[in-house]
Amino acid sequence: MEWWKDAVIYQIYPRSFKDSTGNGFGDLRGVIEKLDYLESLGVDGLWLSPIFESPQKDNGYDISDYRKIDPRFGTNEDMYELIEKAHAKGMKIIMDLVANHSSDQHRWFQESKKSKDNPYRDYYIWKDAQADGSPPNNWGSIFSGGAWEWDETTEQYYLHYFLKEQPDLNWENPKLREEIYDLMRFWMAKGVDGWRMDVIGAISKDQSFPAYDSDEQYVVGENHSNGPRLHEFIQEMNREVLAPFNAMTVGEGNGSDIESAKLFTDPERNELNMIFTFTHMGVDERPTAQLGKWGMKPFDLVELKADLALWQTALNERFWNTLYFENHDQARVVSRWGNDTTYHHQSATAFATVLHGLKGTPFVYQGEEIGMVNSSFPIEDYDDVEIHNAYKDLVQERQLLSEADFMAAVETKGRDNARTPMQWDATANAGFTTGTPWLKVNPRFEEINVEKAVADKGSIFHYYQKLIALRHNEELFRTGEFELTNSEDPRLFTYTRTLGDEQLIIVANMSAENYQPLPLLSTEKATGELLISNYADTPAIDVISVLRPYEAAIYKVK
Ligand code: TEU
Repeated sequence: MEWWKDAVIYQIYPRSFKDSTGNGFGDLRGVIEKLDYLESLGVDGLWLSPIFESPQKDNGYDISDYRKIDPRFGTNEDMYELIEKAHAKGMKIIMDLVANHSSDQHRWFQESKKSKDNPYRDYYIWKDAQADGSPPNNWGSIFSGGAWEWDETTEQYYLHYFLKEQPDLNWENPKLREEIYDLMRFWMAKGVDGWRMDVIGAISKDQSFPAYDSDEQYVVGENHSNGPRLHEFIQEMNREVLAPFNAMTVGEGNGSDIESAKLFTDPERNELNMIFTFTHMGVDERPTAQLGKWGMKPFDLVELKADLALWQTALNERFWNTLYFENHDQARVVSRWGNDTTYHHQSATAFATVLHGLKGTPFVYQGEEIGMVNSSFPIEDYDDVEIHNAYKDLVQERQLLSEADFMAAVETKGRDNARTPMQWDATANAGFTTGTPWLKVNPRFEEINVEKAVADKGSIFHYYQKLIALRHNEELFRTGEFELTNSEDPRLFTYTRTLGDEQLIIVANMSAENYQPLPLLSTEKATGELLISNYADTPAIDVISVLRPYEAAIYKVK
């Protein structure tokens, strides 16, 4: 029933995964081609970022037809074939539901903007200007600037939390909600097993549209998520679609704290199975009202350990965590927080160890399993609209960041770091395409690619393969009680997972220097079994006295 609690799920960003036609753009036939590879990794489910018809203003997160696969990715028949072939290999298919907003090219919006009395008018959120003609309030767009766009035809503003080409859908309208449920039923009837739900925390808006009390012209804050009817809508979706189809669900819980996460994932509330939360990904941010995610501070391991421990403890018993460091919006963790030069292999596998040892469902993002790294491009070579809008706003218009500081932030955590083409081999364009890739390939593809990794038994790939197998075969990974140890140590990441008289001990030196002397790792007299480690000669738990740079291991003791 709850297959997702024993699963490791792999996220595919189809546009960058594998191009089967030579047009420089990944597609579904490319995913089908690589199912054997994904099966060999051992993953249980595939989450595909959106592949529906879209003008691609936000790389598919702006959908113009929810029932049609975008021709760039292939056809509906290709999708049905992918579902069938994935199922034949025991893998589930999870699609990306983008229901907070649609594309402005969706027929619903094309109708809605025609007139105030159009039947589709209330599929979106339209408001009059204030007396002086200014927008209804000072809500900001997450992609810079304001969240209201003026429409000359009907002389009203419409709301868009993201691009003006991504008008927010009006979930207050039961007809709109039924449209969403119906498109979900369409794909579930085709065999889709579940949904990742894009910014699902944002779908309910306070209908008084309260302005933020701020000196800033535009603000993104608490009004952008956890609105008054959010859980009512999710429970209705559960009754209408999720329960009847027994769908697996993982919501993107933007703005979620522990209390809202519990509301989303308490099984007794019949809402969602899991949500992605963001607090742990903010341990290198000094977010300010003006800079948002582009306000940086050095990575803080103590803060990361404390945040992960908080969620492990809070979402225990009835609740369930997602576990991730990477996705299509986050940079490559080995570059962002590890050491992608001298200790590339060691730090990539150290971060994998400390993540996959936790309680919850791990998500592996395409390329993470081979240690793909961040890129450093000139601004014009980036594709991401979030980067370009922020550059225009923060560097060019408001001069709040120097070009150098902004580019440093982009190279550390810009979304395109995750979106460079998947590196399959050392041939042209890393084997991703025979054409010109839509985004430049990372220059280290000859060193870092699937073909090399699969051939090298000591590679990051084989380490992930072993970690995933451990999660499938060792009950303690699923059920062991979490306890953080050495919590204040700025270099050592250690914790235990306990069930009865058995215990996993996870240890990692998250620094580039030897760590010694080691604190006592286990009070047990019996020597533990070394389940996995990222050095070939990691000693047994009762004799280990030093952890080498980024040395990580999982022991089982009883
Ligand atoms: O992202 C939601 C979101 O909150 C973004 O601000 C994201 O966290 C940010 O870009 C990180 O830098 C979702 C999708 O994951 C993202 O790819 C889309 O661009 C966005 O929604 C709009 O659909």
